[in-house]
Amino acid sequence: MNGQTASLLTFFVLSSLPGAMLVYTAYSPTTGYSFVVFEDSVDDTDSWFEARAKCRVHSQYADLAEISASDFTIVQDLLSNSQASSSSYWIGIYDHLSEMNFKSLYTGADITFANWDNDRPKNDMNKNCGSWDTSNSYWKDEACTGKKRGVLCRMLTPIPSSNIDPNTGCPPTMVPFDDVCYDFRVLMTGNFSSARQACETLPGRMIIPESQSEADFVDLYTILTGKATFWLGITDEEEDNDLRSIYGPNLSFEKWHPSGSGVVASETDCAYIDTSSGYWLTDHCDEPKGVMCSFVPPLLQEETTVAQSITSTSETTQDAFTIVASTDHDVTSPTSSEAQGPYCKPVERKASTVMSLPGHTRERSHRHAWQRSADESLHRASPVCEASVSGR
Ligand SMILES: [Ca+2]
Ligand SMILES: [Ca+2]
Repeated sequence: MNGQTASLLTFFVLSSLPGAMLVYTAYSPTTGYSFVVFEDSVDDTDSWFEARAKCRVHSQYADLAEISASDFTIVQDLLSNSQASSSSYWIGIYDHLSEMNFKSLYTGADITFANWDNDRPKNDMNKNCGSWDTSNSYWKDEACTGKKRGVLCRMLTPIPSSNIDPNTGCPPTMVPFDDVCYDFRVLMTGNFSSARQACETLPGRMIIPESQSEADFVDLYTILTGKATFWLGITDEEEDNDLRSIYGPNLSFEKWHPSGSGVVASETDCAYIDTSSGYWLTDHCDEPKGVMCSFVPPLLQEETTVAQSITSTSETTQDAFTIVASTDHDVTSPTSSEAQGPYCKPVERKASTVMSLPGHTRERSHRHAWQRSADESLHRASPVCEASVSGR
């Protein structure tokens, strides 16, 4: 054990968990992540999906570890110096969505660092989950269930606000889609009311896909949870056979099972997604099913529908601005013709869904963003970058 690494290792008893579980952590000052393993083989699991859930029990922002080049030695030392003695550990990389294309659980992007064993990864659709072999620190792609392995988690404690992705506004462990963050509460299986409570505590809401592309996104990512069914925020508890959103507005998109059977029945009042078919069905509200929530990114909550302007004066620190306007408003490009072009560059224009809290009202809007050029000579030529919003 080298002295520098030893000082980063901490060992403590997490007495709030059953059996006073021993937990070993190592902190990486470079990346700000803590890596966590559990005592010996007490928490070994034969399911990569259950391993994800075990990480979430430790911290709601923990998940199976993704290991960068700068954290590699820290993890290696944690595994060799702690009393965690499993020969193999589940890690947070997978190729379920695209064979041989291992991705990060945190960003959905391709991993940028790997330490594969010689003949790995294999081109094998039955081996889609990453593992770390403690005998040589090599990684292997393995079947996601069937053999017990230790659980290697990664987390941020505390979560610094700067870690929220500036492009998506999503906190760690949430996945962005159409300006909303999805949180797959992979540890949770619950009845309809406990699912609703879990989501609204975030604060977020139960999911109700509003388009085919959103439904496809949900289908894709549920693969990573190992669960077959997820509750939707839809019920006919108030009036039988009248399935409605629990958040008020009529459903703008529906994907009920075409057979009709199992959709509208007097005894089943709560809707869910069957991930094997992608269709929606209903079941008894007390049945246990997976919990998935959507969450409004903090950045979007702070945006306003009021036009702003930025100038090139030396006092100005703002170098970009965004306008979100509801679909019945027009947003004009920077009003000065000089301002368009290299000085005031449009960087984004897209339709988005904005959900305001509390009350969970949701509206379609369009989002526009401009960025001021870093070239100061352009600032002098075109002093103002501004846009305007007008009602229709
Ligand atoms: Ca594979
Ligand atoms: Ca019913």
